[in-house]
Amino acid sequence: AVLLSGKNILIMGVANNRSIAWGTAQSLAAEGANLIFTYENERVAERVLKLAETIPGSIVCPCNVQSDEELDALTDFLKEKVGVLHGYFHSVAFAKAEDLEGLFVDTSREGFAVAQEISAYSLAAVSRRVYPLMTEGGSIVTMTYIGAERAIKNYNIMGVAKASLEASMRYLSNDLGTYGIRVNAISAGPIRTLAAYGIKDFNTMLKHIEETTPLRKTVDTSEVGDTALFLFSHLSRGITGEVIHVDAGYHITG
Ligand code: 0WD
Repeated sequence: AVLLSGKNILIMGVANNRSIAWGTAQSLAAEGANLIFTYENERVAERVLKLAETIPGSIVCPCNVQSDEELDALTDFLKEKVGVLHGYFHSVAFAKAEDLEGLFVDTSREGFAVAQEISAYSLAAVSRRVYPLMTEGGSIVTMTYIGAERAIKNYNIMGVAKASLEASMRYLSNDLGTYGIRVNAISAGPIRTLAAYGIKDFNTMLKHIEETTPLRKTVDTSEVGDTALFLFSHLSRGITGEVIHVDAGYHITG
């Protein structure tokens, strides 16, 4: 049997082929899911459309999570194209570069707000629109990082946004459980993606992890993708409100 055959899953956050959302798309497509991709803006449109072409049957819709109009347009698109949704993968985050170095104490009002809006509020903003489409039950999965739990050098405002994201995940799981919808987060170890370029001293961090994690390695997007596959499948039907660390064990030693 194929784990996700006949399941319609929305994937938000593909920027290029290194994106965690793209690795996850591979895992989900291999198990028969029908995928709906969104892309942020024209800057990434062509890349995302090209990538989507490699997964037969997948469809694509623009959506900047900062725009209520675009969120509503995405909802209409989903209603028209698939009707029923079974999964939503949230893999979107943003903070200003100047807020990802130096001291957290220097975070500006505007930098704080934009990081919260794009990285945390977007999970609720999309969930409130798509849960009515999850009429056969569903699974929502978001991406977080250990910087939500601990003060990690340079991660600063993004750590605060991830803490907010994780709390949002728990409140959403409590809200939506009555509809048979589960909401969970994957806390990934650092992976070299576009988003990671914004974080100072990233290479030093990767090297430290290779030397000190229980598995003595960093993780890749396929490992995150396979955990997302589990969370979207019936195999995880008893799990909601959880943060699963896919970090080669870093969180117990770090
Ligand atoms: O080490 C890592 N790479 C980790 C990433 C470790 C643990 C967690 N994560 C998280 C990130 O914080 C994020 O939530 O995983 C998620 C995916 O990140 P990624 O795959 O590492 O990064 P990337 O390929 O850049 O995808 C994130 C995308 C954006 O890319 P860019 O770099 O162009 O900002 O989020 C999207 C965008 O495509 N995005 C938006 N989408 C819609 N509306 C918006 C927006 N306003 N802003 C950013």
